[in-house]
Amino acid sequence: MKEYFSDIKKIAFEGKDSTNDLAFKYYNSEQLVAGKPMKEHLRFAMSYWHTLTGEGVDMFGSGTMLRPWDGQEGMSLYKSRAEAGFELMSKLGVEFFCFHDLDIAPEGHTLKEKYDNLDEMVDHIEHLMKETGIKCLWGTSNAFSHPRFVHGAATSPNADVFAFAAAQVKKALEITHRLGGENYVFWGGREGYDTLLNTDTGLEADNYARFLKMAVNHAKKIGFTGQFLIEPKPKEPTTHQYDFDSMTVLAFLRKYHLDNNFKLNIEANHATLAGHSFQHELNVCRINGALGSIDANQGDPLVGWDTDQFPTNIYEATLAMYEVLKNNGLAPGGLNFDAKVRRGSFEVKDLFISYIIGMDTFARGLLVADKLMQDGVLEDFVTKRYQSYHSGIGKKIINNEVDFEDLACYALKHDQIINQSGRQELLEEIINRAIYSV
Ligand code: XLS
Ligand code: CA
Ligand code: CA
Repeated sequence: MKEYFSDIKKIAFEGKDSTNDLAFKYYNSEQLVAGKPMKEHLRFAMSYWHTLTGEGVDMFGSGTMLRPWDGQEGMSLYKSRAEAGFELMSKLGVEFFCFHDLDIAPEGHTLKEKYDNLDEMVDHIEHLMKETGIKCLWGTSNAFSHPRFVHGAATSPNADVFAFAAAQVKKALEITHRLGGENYVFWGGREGYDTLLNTDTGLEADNYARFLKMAVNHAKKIGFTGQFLIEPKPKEPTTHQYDFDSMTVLAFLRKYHLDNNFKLNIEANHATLAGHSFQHELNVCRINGALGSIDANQGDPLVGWDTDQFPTNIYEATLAMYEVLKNNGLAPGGLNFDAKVRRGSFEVKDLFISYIIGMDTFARGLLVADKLMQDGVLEDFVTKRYQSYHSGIGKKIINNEVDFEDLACYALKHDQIINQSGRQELLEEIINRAIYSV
C-alpha cells in the first residue's frame, strides 16, 4: 500500500528520559496498570475530522496545513485521506477512530448521491480496518455544516429539515453499524437558539426527544447494539445549546424517558466553556451511571471559545483518569482526541507530535491516578469527612428514619456545632506529590 508519511516510522515507547520528539515517554500500550494493559484503560481514538479534513482555516484566513493528499479532488481525495489516516493510526498505535458521515465522503448534490458516496467509502474503510485491525469507537452525523441546517436539524422550525436530518442519521447509524462502531454520538450541532424572540423552545425540545427516540428504534430494527451517547456543550455555534452540560442533559433524558438508552460523551473543552472543570462533568456522569466516553482535549483559558487543543495538562489528565478508574473504566467508550493542531503547526510532523503528547499526557495521568487510588489517601479523607452519617443521627437520616420534627428535637439538644477543616491545600499537595513521583 502507498505510504503517505514515509519520513515517520512506527512510534516506539522509549521511557521518560527519552529526548526523541517522535517517541512515547509514558504511553507503553501493554504495560499493566491496575490489572490491565494501558491501552485497555485509554482506548485512544483518532478524530477523523480534525486530523484528516481540518485545513487550518479560521475566520481571518485560509488553510495552512501541508498534507500528502493536497491537490487531490473528489473520491480520490477522500480515499487518500482514509489511507493516510489508517497509516497514522497504525504508526501511533491508536486502535480506534471516530467519524462524521461528512468527514468520510463528499456531500453530493442529492441525498441519493450522498448515500452512494458513503457506501463507496465505507467499502474502502472496511477494507482498511481489516488490514490494520483498527476499530470504530463511534460514528456520528454532521447535521450542522450545510446551510439547510441553519436553524437546527431535529430542532429546526422546518419539518422538511427534520425529515432530512432523520434520513441522514438513519444512514450514519447504518454505516456505523456496518463498521462495527461501539457507540453512536449525538452532539447538539445547531440544536439550540440565538434568540427566544423567534423560538418555540417547548416544541423544539419535544422534537429533539422524538428524533432521539426514532434513532433508538431504528437501532433496534437494524440490530445496532452499540451505546448511544450525547455530548454536552453550552454554546457555539448557537448562543444557547440545548445540551448545555451534563446535568441539563440528564434532566432532559429523564423527562423524556430516554435515560436508559443514552450515556454521555464528555469533552474537556466543553466542560470549561460551561464554567465547570473537566473533572466536574466526568464526576456528574459517573455518580449517575452515565459516563460513556471522553473527547480528550483542552481549551485555552485566555479565550472564550472551543479551541480543541491537544491535551498537555497533566493535572487535568490526572483528575480525569481518577474519575475513569473510579468508574471502572470507559469501555465501550474510549478517549477520542477531539483536538486539532494549531494553525501555525502546519507540518505533518506536528500532527504526530501532538498525538504523542496527548497520549503521553493521559498515560501519565493514568499512572498518577492509579497511584492515588492505591495510596487511598483521597478516598480515606472523603470517607472520614462524612463519618457523621455512619452512626447516630446521621445514620438515621440516611435510613430515612427521621423527619423535620425529629431533627428539630435533636438540634435543640445539639446546637453547639463543631466542624472540621476541609484541608483543600493538603489534598492538592498530595496530588502534586503523586504527579512528581511518576
Ligand atoms: C464540536 C464537537 C463535535 C463532536 C462531534 O464542538 O466537539 O466535534 O464531538 O460532532
Ligand atoms: Ca469541541
Ligand atoms: Ca467533541
